[in-house]
Amino acid sequence: MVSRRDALIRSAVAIAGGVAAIRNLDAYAEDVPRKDNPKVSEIQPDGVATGYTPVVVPNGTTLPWKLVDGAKVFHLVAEPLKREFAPGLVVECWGYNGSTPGPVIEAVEGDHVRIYVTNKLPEATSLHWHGVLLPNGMDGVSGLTQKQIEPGETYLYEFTLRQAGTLMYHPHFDEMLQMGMGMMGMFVIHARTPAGPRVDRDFSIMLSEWAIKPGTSKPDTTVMNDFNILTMNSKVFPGTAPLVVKKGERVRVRLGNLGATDHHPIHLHGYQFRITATDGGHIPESAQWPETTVLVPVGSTRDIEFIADAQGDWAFHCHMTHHVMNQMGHELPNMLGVKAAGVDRKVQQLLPEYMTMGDTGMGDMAEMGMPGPANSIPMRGADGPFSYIDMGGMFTILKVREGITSYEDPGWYKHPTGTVARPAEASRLRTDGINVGRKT
Ligand SMILES: [Cu+2]
Repeated sequence: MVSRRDALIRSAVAIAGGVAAIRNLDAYAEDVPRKDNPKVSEIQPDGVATGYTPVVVPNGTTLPWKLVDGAKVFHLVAEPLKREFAPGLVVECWGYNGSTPGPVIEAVEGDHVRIYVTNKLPEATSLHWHGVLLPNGMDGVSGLTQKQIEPGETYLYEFTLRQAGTLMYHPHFDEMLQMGMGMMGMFVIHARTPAGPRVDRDFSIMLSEWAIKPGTSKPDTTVMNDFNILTMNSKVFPGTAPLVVKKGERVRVRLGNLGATDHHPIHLHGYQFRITATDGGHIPESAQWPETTVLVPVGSTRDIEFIADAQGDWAFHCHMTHHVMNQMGHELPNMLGVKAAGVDRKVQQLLPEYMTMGDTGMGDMAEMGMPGPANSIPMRGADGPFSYIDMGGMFTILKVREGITSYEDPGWYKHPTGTVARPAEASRLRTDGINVGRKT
């Protein structure tokens, strides 16, 4: 049940949004938080009440907030945690409020925010608001604009949001280690007056890279290039939740990249989309151009938008081929085309289970379920509706369906008859004059 008081506050927020909403609240004297008698209101983002479409965070959450004395109050706790990237791989990370990436901070242009940051790490930290326009002393660069937040301390960041956009947060203390351990999050500020049509689905995905050697559970934050786990919201496929959309809906996907060195060209199958914003703000419609792949550089965000008019299970993934592989994708000898049977027979006299890997390509290795070290996911993919999907890593699926009533995973797409690629029939080959030559 929504109380009358909550309903009043919600309608006030719906009418105006942001700071203006706080002024409107003054009309309801008994409900107004006052300095001498501070009241706390638990109001969460709500698409109907607030006039914007709340972000959807696959495999994640948004950060709860309270309305206190006219400010939105948030609390982030920096702490160690464990995250299951996919069944079989549990990683000892650092993050916020039990999660990496941290919960998405969601607010509205014009909001006054107070963000408390408690440090429960074994070392100092700080928190920088990437792309947010704010007073210099709130910028979170330890040493330069503030003292570091020592273990056990809680710092307060306070500023008014003067922009809309897809922004981020991360430490500016021991960056290589802390970000390599997973300390990062998205900061979404909805526009008070949207620049384009309102979207129906608004997804937020943080792209990250990790170095986790097979058989270990802690990221190695000293590497420069050897990242072997590439994640979306700190999950690898099949751990990544699908993006479920009703046919015809307008979709936005907000992508952020706080990895160490790699840029990610994120590719969507079956669609043309437009790149509508960066962390520098909305791109005027006249400057947008159609794409099928959006490059998300390190330290940047990109928003893409499209109308989901084509049903199906559409792959949505990084186009760097190593980024849809996991763990064992690196440091292997190139065995493609090597006739290994003779070598295998000899080695098997000493090691009965030995088998050369990759001599006919690597796609089958995941499917064979080759045993790996504990806590590892060699080249993991997952069973698909036709056969094994041998991509893992930075891979998820856009599922567009007609007639669904919820955003639960609808299962695999059922293709209309005659619309699936199939082995070519001999009669068809003859009719079309295709000569495939002798059998190999
Ligand atoms: Cu990538």
